Amino acid sequence: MADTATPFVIRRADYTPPAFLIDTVALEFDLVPERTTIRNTMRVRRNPDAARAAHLELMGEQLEFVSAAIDGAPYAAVRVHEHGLTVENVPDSFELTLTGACSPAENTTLSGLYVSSGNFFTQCEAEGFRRITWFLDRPDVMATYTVTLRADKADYPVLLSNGNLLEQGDLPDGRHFARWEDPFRKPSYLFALVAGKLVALEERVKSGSGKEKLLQVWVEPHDLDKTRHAMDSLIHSIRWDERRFGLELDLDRFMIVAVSDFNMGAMENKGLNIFNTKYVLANPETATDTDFANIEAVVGHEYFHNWTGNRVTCRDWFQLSLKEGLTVFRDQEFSADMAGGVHLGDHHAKTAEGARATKRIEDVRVLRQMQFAEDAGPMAHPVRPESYVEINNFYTMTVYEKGSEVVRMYQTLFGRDGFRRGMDLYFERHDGHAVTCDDFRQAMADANGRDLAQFERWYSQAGTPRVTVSTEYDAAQRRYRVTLRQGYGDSSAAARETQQGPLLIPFAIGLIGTDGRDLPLRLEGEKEPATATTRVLDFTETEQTFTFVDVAEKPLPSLLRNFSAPVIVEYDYGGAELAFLLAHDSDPFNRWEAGQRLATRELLTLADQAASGTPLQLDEAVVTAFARVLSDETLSPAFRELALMLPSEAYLAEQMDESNPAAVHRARQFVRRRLASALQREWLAIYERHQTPGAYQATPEDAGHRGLKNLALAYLAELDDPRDAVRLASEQYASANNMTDRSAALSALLAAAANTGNGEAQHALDDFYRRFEKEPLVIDKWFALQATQRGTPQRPVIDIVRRLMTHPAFNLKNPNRARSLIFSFCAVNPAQFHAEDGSGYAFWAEQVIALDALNPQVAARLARSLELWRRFTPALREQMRGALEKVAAHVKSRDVREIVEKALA
Ligand code: B3K
Ligand code: ZN
Repeated sequence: MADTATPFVIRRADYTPPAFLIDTVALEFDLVPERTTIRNTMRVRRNPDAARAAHLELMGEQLEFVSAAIDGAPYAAVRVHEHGLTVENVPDSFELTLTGACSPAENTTLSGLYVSSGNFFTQCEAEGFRRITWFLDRPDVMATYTVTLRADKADYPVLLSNGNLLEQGDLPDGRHFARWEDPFRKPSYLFALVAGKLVALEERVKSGSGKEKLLQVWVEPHDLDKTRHAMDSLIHSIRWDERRFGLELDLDRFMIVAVSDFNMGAMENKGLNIFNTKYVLANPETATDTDFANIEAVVGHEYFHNWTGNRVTCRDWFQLSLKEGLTVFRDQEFSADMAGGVHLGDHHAKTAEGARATKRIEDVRVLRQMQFAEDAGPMAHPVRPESYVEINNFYTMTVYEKGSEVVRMYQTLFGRDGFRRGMDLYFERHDGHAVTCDDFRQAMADANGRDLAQFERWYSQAGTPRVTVSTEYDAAQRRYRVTLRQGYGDSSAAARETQQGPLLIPFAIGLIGTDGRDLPLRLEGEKEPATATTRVLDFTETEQTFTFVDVAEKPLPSLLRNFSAPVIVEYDYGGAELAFLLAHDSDPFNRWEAGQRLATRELLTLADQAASGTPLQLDEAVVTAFARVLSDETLSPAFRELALMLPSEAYLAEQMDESNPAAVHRARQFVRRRLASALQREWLAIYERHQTPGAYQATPEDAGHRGLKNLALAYLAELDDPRDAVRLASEQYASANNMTDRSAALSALLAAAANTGNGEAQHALDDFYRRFEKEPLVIDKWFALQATQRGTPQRPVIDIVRRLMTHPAFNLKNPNRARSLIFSFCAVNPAQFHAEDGSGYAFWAEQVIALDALNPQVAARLARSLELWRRFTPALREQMRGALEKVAAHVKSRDVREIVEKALA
């Protein structure tokens, strides 16, 4: 199949077991950047559980064939083709040796074996192994691997692969070798090698059962001072998985390697995790609080994959959420526990609960902003997709984040202990195997004695469910009836096509009295009121009524507490009711949620006014409600920061009947300015009160203070007269001892400059560049801050971005750099990107086409920023269609074509 032909669709329903199995693999690499040769010796046998095939079909891409042998003798009946190779008429069991070559130095796709900063790295998930050697490159073929690496010793002093180091030594001509063995069977996507000039931070720890483990974080020599946090995160991850799930590290050695050219966040290769430098390197001068938290989360995520993904892996790529949804859930729980101080043995239950809630809010924010949007567009798919053209396009918010919500629902249904029983049974049954989402669900069902057949719909139905709530209070009978209805609204075609019936929705609810306290809950037919004031309703029908009895007064319902299911809740709250919930709900998530509903409603009204040219008018009750939260000292700073953060422009635009980014921007700016001026004194007080003097600490408490303080600074920068903000920000910029404060100050200066055109912003930008010229991750921030700034009619951001594209530090081949400038502009600055003149779309099309030739995976991600085009105002819509058509006419990769063709279909 030529790459320009109609893309080939792979379907879940077509799964068949492999005709052959591979038990052992011995790989020998002669590493040379221009031409690396790979000798691959496999023990192959016919699969007793599959239909008999005469020929062995192996996948291979971009490989040069050298030779083939069976049981040591040259074998001629081999046909090499564009997608692999056929070994004809093979025996039932044999040893196959294939020798081939590839060119890592020319590999800009960053899939397979490639060179970054002069060192060798691999990325095999999902289908990169076939770019290294011919193989049954599918996750249900599991083998044990022995790997020999040979390379020039001066250029590549460090040679790493999965598992344990067996031996190493010198070879003639200044070369050397290392031999590694991974004792665990694994699918090919978990293979990895690294070779180059690297150094490691090392630590030895004892695992739960007392075995000594060697932990290493490998980086380029100048980055060794930024590895401590990653190492600490790894140690915390190991401890946490032992404590929470009884899962121990199974290798003697665990390595993390950082690389600056990487398509995504990190990769869980067995024993040899390879990470984007962004998720490893941190010290106070270079990394923000968010970076510190992200590193902890990603280190945890990849480490947790060792059990959920590696020991038990996916039968096929449609099951991706089996490992990703589950592992995201695990990393979210890990971060929540860490924020709550669990690792310190801290038992301040209230603080811990608050910290967990903050983490939950952040996660739900991402889900609603990104996954709900995905579900409403042409890429909508179930958590377990039914088909794909390019699997790399399905590492999505749905598979990851909605997948995690689906896993979380088991825990909501069965409690932590029940969930743990399900996990234990899952490992007992499936350790060492490649399995399906159904197998996981069955383990949860069997361990908890509940039929979960209906729950499968969470895996097979696309779209975001809507739950419509109506309530009725009968004062005479003291009864409160809550009626829930579920459906999908008028959602996308994918959602309509996949509907099979109602979902099992764990719907958490509380009832609040007029004094702001939770009422006791007793459902009709129950003898005693429940002790807990939150009930998880088993909502399984299209429509269902739950009757609470002994309800002394008309309550206010607190719905879907802690976001107990990934759904949209529709209930007709009054403005005063939302303000009341914001002030009183005992569920911190719903307190935040009430504020978001209040703000969203107001902002959407204002956006409509802005769209129709009516003067904007803000409901002062909204200001009062937020003022109350801001000055409520019983609330943690982190919570207040989240509560005072308005919904994003992208999220708001998505809620409009016709997305109008300019109107949303005007409305949101209007509210920000109103909140800035109405609460000016409070913001200043907050700014002073939440300073964190002394040495920088990346603790959640300090981060919370900094976050709220910097939010205050950002609001002050919105004032018509931002002189205070400019003074404070300039001082903060100059005296900061950490990146959180320095970058927040710079961002405030940029915002104030958009209002008044002060020169401090440019001065600080230049200083920032000079100071951090040698820190690529910080220079990424420098690009991103400029790409996401507000811009003015005189100085549209597209002009700034185009100028930065020619900056000597810009490099399209480096994904982090491309993301920092291009993605930041196209995906994070909607008001500027969606400029009426179409200049943003023209830029987008150019960049997608340019990236497509270098790195299809990164190009396909960028391509997605126009997928919701049909939802926009007619004028924008037509220009977006034009840009999409242009891309469709020019791109070559399967990756980008799948995206743009689905968007245009
Ligand atoms: N499993 C990898 C993602 C691989 C993406 C391939 N396009 C990282 C992770 O989810 O942990
Ligand atoms: Zn993952």
